[in-house]
Amino acid sequence: MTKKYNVAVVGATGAVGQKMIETLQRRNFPVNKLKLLASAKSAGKMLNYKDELIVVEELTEASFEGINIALFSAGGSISEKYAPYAVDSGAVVIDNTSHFRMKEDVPLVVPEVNPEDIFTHQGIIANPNCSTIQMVLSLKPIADHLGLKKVVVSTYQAVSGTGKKAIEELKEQSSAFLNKEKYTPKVYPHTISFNLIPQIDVFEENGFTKEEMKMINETKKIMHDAKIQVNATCVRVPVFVGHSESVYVETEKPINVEELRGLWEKFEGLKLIDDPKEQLYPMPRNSEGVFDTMVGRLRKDVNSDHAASFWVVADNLLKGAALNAVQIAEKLISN
Ligand code: 25A
Ligand code: L14
Repeated sequence: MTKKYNVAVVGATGAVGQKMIETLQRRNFPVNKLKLLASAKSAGKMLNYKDELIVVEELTEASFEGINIALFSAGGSISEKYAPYAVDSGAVVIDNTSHFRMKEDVPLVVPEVNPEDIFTHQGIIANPNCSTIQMVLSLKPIADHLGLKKVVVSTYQAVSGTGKKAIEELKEQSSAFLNKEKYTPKVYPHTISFNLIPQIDVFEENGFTKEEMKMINETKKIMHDAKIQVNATCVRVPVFVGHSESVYVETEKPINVEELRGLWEKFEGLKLIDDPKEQLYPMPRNSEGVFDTMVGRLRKDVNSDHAASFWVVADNLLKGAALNAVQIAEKLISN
C-alpha cells in the first residue's frame, strides 16, 4: 500500500493552478484528498480531477487543516500571507512565486539539478522562475563536464507566464488588429500582438528587469556556484505557450559538440532535437503539454573552442511551473 497525501492547490483556477491539477493526475501522484483554493470570486466553481468534480473553496487562514502538501501559485503577496498558515498547519509548501526564492533558509529546486536541497527545507520549498528552470537543465551537464564560466541568454517568453488575463489579451488584441479595431493594452505596457516587448516584470535600479535579475540570481543559487557570470535579456513574444531561449556559454574546457549532444541525450528531463539537415529544432508550438525541456541548434563559437550557442524550449506552464512543483513533491515523498 502506497501512502496517500492530502494536497492543496492555491490559485487552482489560474493558468498554472489548472496545470498543477492536470499534472497531479497525469503523473498519478498519490493523492488522498485534493483541496482546490482560489479567491472568493472563484469559490463555488467546479473543477475536474480524474473522475471527480471538486468545488473550489475560498482561501482562508484555516484552509490548511489536515493538508500535507500545499502547491501555491496565486502570486507573491498571497504566498507571503498564507504560506506561513500552511506551514503552521504542518503542511510542506511548494511555492511557485518569486516571494521566497532567494531567502537563505528556503531551498530553490529543479529536481534533475539539485534534488538534495529539497531535504533541507524548513516548511517551504521554492519553485524557480520558469525561464531559469529550463535554462539550468541545459547548463547542468555543461557545468559538470566542461566547467561553466559564463552564460549570455536572451529569452522569447510566452504570454501564458503572466496568467489567464494575458492569454485573453493576446487573443483579443490579435483579432482587433486584423479587424482594424482599437484595443488598449490592459495587462502589458504595450501592444503584444504582432510585436515584441523587451520588458518582463518591473525595472530595477541597474537597468535590468526583475525577470532578468531572477535568471541571474536563481541560476547561481540552484547550481551552487556564485561565480558563474550570467547576463540575461528577457523579451515577451506573441506566443501563447512555450518559452524559448538563445543561450551562449563559455566553458573552462574546450567544447566538443558531439560529446555535448551525448551528455544532453543522457540527462533526465532533456530531449535533444538537433538535425539541421532535416530542419529539426525545438519550437514553442511543439512544446505544449510536453514534460521534457528541448535543446537544439548547438554550434561551437566560430572564434573560440571554449564557447558555444544553442536553443532551449519548454512548456512554461509545465516544466516552468506546475510539473517542476509536482516533481519536487514526488521527491519529497520518496524519502
Ligand atoms: O507574484 P508573482 O510570482 O510575480 O506571480 C503573479 C502571477 O503570475 C502567475 C500567477 O497567475 C500569479 O497570480 N504566475 C506565478 N508564477 C508563475 C509561473 N511560474 C505564474 N505564471 C506562470 N508561471 P495565474 O493567472 O496563473 O494565477 C492566478 C491565480 O491566483 C488566484 N488568486 C488571485 N488572487 C487570489 C487568488 N487566490 C486566492 N486568493 C486571492 N486573493 C487566482 O484565482 C488564480 O487562480 P481567482 O479566482 O482570483 O481568479 C481566477 C478567476 O478569474 C477568471 N478569469 C481570469 N481572467 C479571466 C477570467 N475569466 C474570464 N476572462 C478572463 N480574462 C478565471 O476563470 C477564474 O475564475
Ligand atoms: O517569477 O509574466 O515566476 O511571464 C513567472 C512568469 C513572473 C512573471 C515568476 C511572466 C514569474 C512571469
